[in-house]
Amino acid sequence: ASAALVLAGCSSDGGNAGGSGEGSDEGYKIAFVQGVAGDEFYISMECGIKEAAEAAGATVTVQGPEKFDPTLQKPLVDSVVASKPDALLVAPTDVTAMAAPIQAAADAGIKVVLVDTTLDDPSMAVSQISSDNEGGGAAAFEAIKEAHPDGGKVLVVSIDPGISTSDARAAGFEAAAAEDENFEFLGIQYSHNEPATAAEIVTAALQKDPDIVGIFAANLFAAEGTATGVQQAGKTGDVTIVGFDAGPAQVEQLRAGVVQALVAQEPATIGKDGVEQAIAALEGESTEEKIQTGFTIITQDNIDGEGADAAYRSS
Ligand code: T6T
Repeated sequence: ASAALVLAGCSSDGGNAGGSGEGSDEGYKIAFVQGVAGDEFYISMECGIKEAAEAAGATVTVQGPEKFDPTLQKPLVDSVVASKPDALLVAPTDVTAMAAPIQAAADAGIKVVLVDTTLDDPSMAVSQISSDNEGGGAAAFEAIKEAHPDGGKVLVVSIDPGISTSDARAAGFEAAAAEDENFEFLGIQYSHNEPATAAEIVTAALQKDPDIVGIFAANLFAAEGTATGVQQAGKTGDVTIVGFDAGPAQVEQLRAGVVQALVAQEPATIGKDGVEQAIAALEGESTEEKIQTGFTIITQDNIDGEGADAAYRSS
């Protein structure tokens, strides 16, 4: 049954909403530009987008850069703008570098909805939808504190600076850690969304500070590499790992006791809300400037319980 619990994979195939919609005058054309292709988080979001689009008679195209990198995402946004969709749902890979291409979309009359990540100045967007990333970071610290009530050294492994989501998660974690003097915050290190780099960071950090008690991995790929690094150091279970996101591998690692807690987002809901906001804007209806979606902390204690189940199902 665990197959039903994971992030990726649509519960239904979302109809043929992924089709090009070419030649059809009916229904809105929605373009979704992911933060990175092949990421289970964005695949789940795509499911939510396609389901909502199908319900509204809209068609969806989906593209994502090979890496979580604005220099690769910008040309995709440029080509989407040239294809003149009615709406663009986009997860900007950088808070400033993606501003100009997304502004160009809005200037071309395309309704822009920022999904997951946002920009420093999101004023061109009709709506922004994201998790409570700061709250998720604070909750990650609480999970480490629960396992190590006497405190100790804690580290954050993130993606790159300038990403709204992971920056907010790290900030939420750091602020919560600062409130407990028994914890020493060792800082944030950046893995560039490469699990191998995250593993190297963790290996080096554990060599320098073998008494680290907890590591917060601020997204799926950071968590994957962090788990590898801790395993290779032979410190599984001694170092508490809390990872953002709950992909299939993360769920397995939680069950295996390699990772102690996951912050599960609701990507399908973010996608569904994104489509609804885009369509409201296209219909001339009012939109919500900012929508915050929930998260669930999943541990071995609740992984098979209702809360976790609901979180997975909505993913
Ligand atoms: O954690 C998600 C997403 O929220 C973040 O903005 C980037 O990384 C993920 O896509 C997971 O890989």
